[in-house]
Amino acid sequence: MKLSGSLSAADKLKADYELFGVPSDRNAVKRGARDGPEAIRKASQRLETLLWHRKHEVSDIRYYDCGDVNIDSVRTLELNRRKKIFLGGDHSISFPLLQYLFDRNAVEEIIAIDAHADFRDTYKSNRFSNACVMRRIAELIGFENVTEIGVRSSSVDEYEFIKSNITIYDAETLTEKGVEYVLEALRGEKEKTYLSVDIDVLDPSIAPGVEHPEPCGMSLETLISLIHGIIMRRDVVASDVVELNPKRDYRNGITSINAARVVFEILACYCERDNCL
Ligand SMILES: [Mn+2]
Repeated sequence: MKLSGSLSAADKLKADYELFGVPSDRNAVKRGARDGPEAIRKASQRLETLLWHRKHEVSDIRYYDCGDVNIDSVRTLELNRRKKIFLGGDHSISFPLLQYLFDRNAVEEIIAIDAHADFRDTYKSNRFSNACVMRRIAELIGFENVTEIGVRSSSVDEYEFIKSNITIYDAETLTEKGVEYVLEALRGEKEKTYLSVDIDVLDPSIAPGVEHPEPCGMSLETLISLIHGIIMRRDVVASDVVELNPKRDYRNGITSINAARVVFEILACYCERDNCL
């Protein structure tokens, strides 16, 4: 199954954008996120492809769902002009993906929208745990190139470490000052951005199907506004949507539906930015 609206294999060379599933949960504590890509594809079939608020028909965008890539084979991906979206998978997939793009000068910074800091040095004896992913990325690309938005959970050690080392607009700042404040503050000279969306940044009432639900999360409207503002202001060349765990979702699959909607929004924002139609 492909994401709804994907070009057919015969037309894939016409694509402006590419999607890949990365079905891995080996660096999570609870299994299930490996089924995330397939759940997002299935949920996409349940959504209208007309994004009502933008009057934008997603299936008019030329994108191709390339299927799944093994987490150990990301280096075999072809680097081309096409902006990419990766469907997780637990959050640890962001590190090898970013490493691959960074080593080829394809990415300069990361903006992560996440409930969690993910800045532990090690977690349950695993330095590549999903709880450590942003630290590994920061060590690779430089702490000054890391921005986290929507954070509302970390250990004391993580908090002390990140508050002086990376740029953070936490959940409280967002609530008090609003999306526009954060987007204006983001303005800068950075080019070639990787945008990582951990679906657990949403409130657990609308995204229960995650490994670590955190109370007092953001609305889907706020997340969509952030994604739109970031893609309009930065040159986002790759994005991921991670941490959907269908095993922990409600039976009506609301977390999968919201994750699929986020993927549609990223595609629509890429297209609006590039004037692709
Ligand atoms: Mn998270």
